[in-house]
Amino acid sequence: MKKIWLKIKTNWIKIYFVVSIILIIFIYGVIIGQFRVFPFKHILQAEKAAVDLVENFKHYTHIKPEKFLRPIRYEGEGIAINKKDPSDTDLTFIVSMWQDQSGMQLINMSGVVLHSWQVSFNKAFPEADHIKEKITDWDVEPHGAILCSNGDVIFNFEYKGLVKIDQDSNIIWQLPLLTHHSVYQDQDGNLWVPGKEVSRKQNKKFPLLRPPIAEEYIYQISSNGKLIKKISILDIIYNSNEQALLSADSKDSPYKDSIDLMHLNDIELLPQSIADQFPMFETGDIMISLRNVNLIAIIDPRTERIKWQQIGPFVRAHDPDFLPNGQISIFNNNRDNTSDGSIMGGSKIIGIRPGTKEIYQYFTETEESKFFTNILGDHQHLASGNILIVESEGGRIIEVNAEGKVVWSYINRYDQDEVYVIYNAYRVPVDYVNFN
Ligand SMILES: [Ca+2]
Repeated sequence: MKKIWLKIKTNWIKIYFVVSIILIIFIYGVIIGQFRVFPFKHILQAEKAAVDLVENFKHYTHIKPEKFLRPIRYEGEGIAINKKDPSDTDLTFIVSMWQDQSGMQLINMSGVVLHSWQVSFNKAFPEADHIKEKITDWDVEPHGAILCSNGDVIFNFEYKGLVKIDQDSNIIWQLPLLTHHSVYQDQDGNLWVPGKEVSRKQNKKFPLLRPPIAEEYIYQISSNGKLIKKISILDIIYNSNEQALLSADSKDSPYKDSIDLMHLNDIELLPQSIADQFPMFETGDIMISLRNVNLIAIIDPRTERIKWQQIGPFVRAHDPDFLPNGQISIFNNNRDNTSDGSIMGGSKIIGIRPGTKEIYQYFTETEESKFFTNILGDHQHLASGNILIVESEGGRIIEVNAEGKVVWSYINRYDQDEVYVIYNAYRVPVDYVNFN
């Protein structure tokens, strides 16, 4: 005891110093947590990254593509239901993952794979200077794709770039911009794709937004992959005097998080062929979907202003389409963050007539035609009146008739417990593609 006391006496300055440092660290820790000062954000990010690493350990070690998988909800594998008339020979173009490789498939009604494409981010962007981090092919998914009549495919690597590949999956061109979600081709062959650009500087035009600011854009891109024009979503909002939208999704301070303000997730132009059905709009008007504020809007490309808009009755929607009957059809996710949509009743396909704002339910929902996906989702109204629905997180595509009967379904199964997420799917006529 005496010895210890002697040691303390002779080293009291050192001990005092160490205790003071510990106390300062402790107090600063309390301040970081309480007032969220530096390095609170970094600690939070590190914690998130650590949780992600633990939860998706197999994904990061390339044992199993966990981030592309969801628990299985439905019986069957491949074509699970086929009550189609054999006269319907249309093909289904699907964007998903097979054998742990992202890509596309073209299948017939019986599920026979007639053609497939494999996509690799690192093959398309070997340098990848446009993104900061080094990523593997399992860190990015293809989202939004169109199939050309010669077998070429144009698609996004989500928030990582637009790519055109040929029928043998060779790269034709790539555009190193942060494109995402959807690809729409207009009558002249130009592409319309959502884009994002992150700025670390304060933007004088938008003083209320704190950097980093992710500006969202409508990109017009030529058929050979060159950016022609971009329209800023923020400009559209300010031009239309709709700044209220910027705080519509906030939890507390409206301008704290400027990184995913609106979440632009679809762009489509009103084609001339059906423009007569939309007397309020003109050929070439641009329809956009802003998921985070539950908004579908029609933009006049000349004034870059909103000419029509509607918020709800859809929640976190995707894929609005102009229909030949003068309605806008919407994939209403009805997101409720459950695994089965049990709180909000599941996802719906609804229609809106812009003039009257009347809402339509497109098919009588039955137990078998219920579907749900919190995120993603895609749909197509078929000439028969049936609807093709992509239940992305269910790993399932269904074709539903007006009575709510599922006449065809496809399940992209991984194993007995899980399915691959399906990003997009649509039908094309059997003679649409001419492969060499
Ligand atoms: Ca659409």
